[in-house]
Amino acid sequence: MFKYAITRTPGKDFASGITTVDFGKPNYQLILAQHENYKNILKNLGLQIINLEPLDAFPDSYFVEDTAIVMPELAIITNPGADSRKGEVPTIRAELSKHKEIEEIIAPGTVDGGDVFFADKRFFVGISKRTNEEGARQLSHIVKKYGYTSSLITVPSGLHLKCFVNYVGRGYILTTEEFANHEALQDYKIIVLAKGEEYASNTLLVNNHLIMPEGFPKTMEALKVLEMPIITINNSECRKMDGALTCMSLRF
Ligand code: CIR
Repeated sequence: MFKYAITRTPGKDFASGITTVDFGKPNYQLILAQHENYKNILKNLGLQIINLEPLDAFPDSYFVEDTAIVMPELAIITNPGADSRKGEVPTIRAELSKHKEIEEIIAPGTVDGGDVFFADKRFFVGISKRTNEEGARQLSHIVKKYGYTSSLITVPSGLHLKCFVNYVGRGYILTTEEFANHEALQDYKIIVLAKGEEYASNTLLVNNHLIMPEGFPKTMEALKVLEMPIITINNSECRKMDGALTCMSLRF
């Protein structure tokens, strides 16, 4: 069970972060309200929220997930793949050091937390625009010391692995058709997202509850097989900035 979530309030400059999508102009008051709701949902699931102040000049810094991978045994500080995001790391390192032993991914290795998830003792690492093979190699080496295996999954387009593939608990992976037959996933039960609902792949498992973005009825129906309560959330503004639900917290 998770006890804590690190989050960060979006800064006034959040709309100048990196994005590849065009869903319209992001609204600051609205993202603040949606971020507040996100934190409240986590709080209601029993997590203590450690909310950090906005980080000036780092408009993507509320996507805290990309800066670290937090495991029961330790936290691995990443070296984010986008240059404009590397400066987000020191404040996250300072916070996580209060809770966990720390290891680090170092250059030339790059890793974004959005490319990484683990289920029990297995890690899955996306090789993407942000996470390179050297970063994945360092990560695999670190987690192996704690008894974890790692599988690499190439992400040919899009941002991160977790835009397409996520572990949703009880042996189930939620993924797009593109990854459904990937050999690394074949020990799992696979739920394939319906066409047009790919964004719902980024569904967040927290303390036996599933938190999913609003507006994906087929996915919601399919997830009922897990017999877990499902909470939906409107995260329209973070989506405009290429973000999704897992990105906005580090849970441990
Ligand atoms: C970026 O491009 O880095 C941010 N605008 C979005 C990061 C989303 N993070 C995530 O999926 N873990």
